[in-house]
Amino acid sequence: MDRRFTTTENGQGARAERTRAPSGVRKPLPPHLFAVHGTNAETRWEALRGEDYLTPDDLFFVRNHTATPLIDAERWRLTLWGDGLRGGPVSFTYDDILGMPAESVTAFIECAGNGRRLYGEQQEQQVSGTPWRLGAVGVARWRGVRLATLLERAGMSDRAVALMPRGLDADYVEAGENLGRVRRPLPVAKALDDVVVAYEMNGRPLPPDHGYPARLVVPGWVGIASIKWLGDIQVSAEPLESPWSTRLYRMHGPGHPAEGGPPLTAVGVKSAFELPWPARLEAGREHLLRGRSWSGGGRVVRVEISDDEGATWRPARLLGDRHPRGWVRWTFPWTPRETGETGLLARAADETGAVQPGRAAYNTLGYGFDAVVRHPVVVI
Ligand SMILES: Nc1nc2c(c(=O)[nH]1)N[C@H]1C(S)=C(S)[C@@H](COP(=O)(O)O)O[C@H]1N2
Ligand SMILES: [Mo]
Repeated sequence: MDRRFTTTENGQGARAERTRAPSGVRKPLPPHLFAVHGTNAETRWEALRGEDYLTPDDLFFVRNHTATPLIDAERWRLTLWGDGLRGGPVSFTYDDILGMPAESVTAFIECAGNGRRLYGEQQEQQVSGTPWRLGAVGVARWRGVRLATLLERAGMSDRAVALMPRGLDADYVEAGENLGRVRRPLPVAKALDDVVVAYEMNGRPLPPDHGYPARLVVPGWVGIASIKWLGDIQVSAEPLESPWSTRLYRMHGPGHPAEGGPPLTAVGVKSAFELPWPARLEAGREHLLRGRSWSGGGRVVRVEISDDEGATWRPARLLGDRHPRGWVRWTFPWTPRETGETGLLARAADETGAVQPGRAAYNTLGYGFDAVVRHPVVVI
């Protein structure tokens, strides 16, 4: 199905021209698939119902600090430079990179602020930032070259400790202050472990909104690590910092150090139902509930559902693929008896034993909402 031409709630085809202008996103953002927040677009979970394991490109959330740039791959270069190299700067063309040994990884990208809105809705706590519900996550099969391969070919020395990948999108200006281009330090150990410079998403060249011609994919880590429209990578013999590591993407507030907690890395354990918010379900008949759970810590091994506000839990059935840095899909047959408002809870555990808590740790910027979510349901 070509979703772009599906008729929308207001009865008009969701054409790109209608939805592109305010957000800086290139792909169509029809309202039945996305909730738009400024320059960002959140996937509606009910739109994933019936989809396979991977999030299709046209449903994948977009988080843009500014706007999607259109980059000419022919003229594009990826340059590695800095005192962590044995020699001078080294630039790679698109064809150079396509010609190197390729590697695929199935991994989620999730914004650190995914679930932020639930600090308010569920914990009565005020936080600032993009008011995502749970749709700032998607899983794709990324293909590209290992960052380790590029670092080796660029002549990284033993003295290198930190990298600074930087995007080619416009400078980010926050409250009148220019923070420069989007960039965030990446430890060399993670870079050498499993990071990919991806040029394909789900078997096709990266779409412009997701980083064409190449982006980083940093499996398991907060989305900000996965720099899109990659232009250069500083390789440094000294530790590096940027506003995305010192101010943003750290836990601030009561219970955290004055300068904030350490820069965020792996995301916690999360779950979501493939249902509208709120869901409307008929009483007296069985519904096959569907959902997905994921964790930056490793494979999800158990998912339980509660329909009595957490008093009792029953196991969901886990389906098929379980990539360690992806998610697992699950089902749960549910027959509501009484009409009225209620809630459904899903709670996952990963292979390290980490389980979703009852409450997420408050922080002023609303990162890391990993608590069990109460999905509102109206039984009719
Ligand atoms: N250059 C650049 N890279 C970026 C961003 C950006 O605005 N510019 N946003 C980051 C954030 S905060 C997230 S969550 C992910 C989102 O990736 P997606 O838009 O492909 O879903 O990209 C990251 N990489
Ligand atoms: Mo993000």
